[in-house]
Amino acid sequence: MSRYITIAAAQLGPIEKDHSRRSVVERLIAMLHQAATSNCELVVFPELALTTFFPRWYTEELSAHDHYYETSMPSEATQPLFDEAKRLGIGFALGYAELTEPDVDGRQHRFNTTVLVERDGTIVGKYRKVHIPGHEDDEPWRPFQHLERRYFEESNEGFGVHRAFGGIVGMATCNDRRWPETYREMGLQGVELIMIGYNTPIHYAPDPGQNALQGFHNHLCMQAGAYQNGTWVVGVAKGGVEAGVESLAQSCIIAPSGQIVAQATTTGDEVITARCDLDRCKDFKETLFNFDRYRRPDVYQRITSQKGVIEPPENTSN
Ligand code: CDT
Repeated sequence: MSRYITIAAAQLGPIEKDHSRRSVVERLIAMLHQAATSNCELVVFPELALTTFFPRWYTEELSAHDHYYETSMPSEATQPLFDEAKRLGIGFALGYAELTEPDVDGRQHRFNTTVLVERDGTIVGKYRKVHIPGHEDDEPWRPFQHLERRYFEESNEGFGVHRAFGGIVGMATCNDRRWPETYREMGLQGVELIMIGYNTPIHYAPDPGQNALQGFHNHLCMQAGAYQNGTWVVGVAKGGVEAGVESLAQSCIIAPSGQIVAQATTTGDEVITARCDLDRCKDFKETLFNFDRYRRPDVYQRITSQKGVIEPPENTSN
């Protein structure tokens, strides 16, 4: 049996501070049209795909950056994307900054969110980023800031999956891709396709020795997550030099074997596609990674009961 779906990873090049939402949405729609020429049914856009990566700038008052957030989805600016995708019969995943309605205590919340939309225009679900990297306060020693922990809350909603696009699909966002728990949480729900948008600066200020390995680590974690859970993974970058900061591109589509089947070759707006057979997941889920047969959750208790490292006591005998 085969269950094919043709998927596009729509990589974005830089979005500068003064680029309007309207101009960005026009770029997204142009890539939607390009995907349509390859008969794609699903287009995956990057994390924070509507604006520049604003967490690189410190503001004392969070509200000074509220114009980077969407208070509804679709918003007025993104409605043309929703309309065109529905007309073309193409679904999409879109990363954006979400500012919620006030809760019962009158507090608004800020999340790094991805919305998933079906081919008929219905919203399948939202994913709010779980692992928030970077720092909370201005750190002037850095050449640029990575203030995600100032501008976004950690979501406690976890990694849900959805029956959509003829299979079981889930989402993760950027730093989530580096954590094996992300994939395994969805793997345990039978996920067949994980969509991941990212903004990854090449320069890692706490340890610049890792800069040269950014591309390697990007593929390493997504390929391992795909293979170890028998799932397709689509990783999509906002890459190139934005506000003087160079970010990784190398968007890719990864098979359940862990092999990359399509990869971007530029650092700008680029659509790559692959015809993905969701039934290939079974080759791995029903053999080496037959969870029900081989996993040992009885000896994995530390995974959920412990957060940081607890080393064994020092050996005092010598
Ligand atoms: N957007 C995002 O999560 N980027 C992080 C950069 C970490 S360095 C502070 C990433 O893991 O790619």
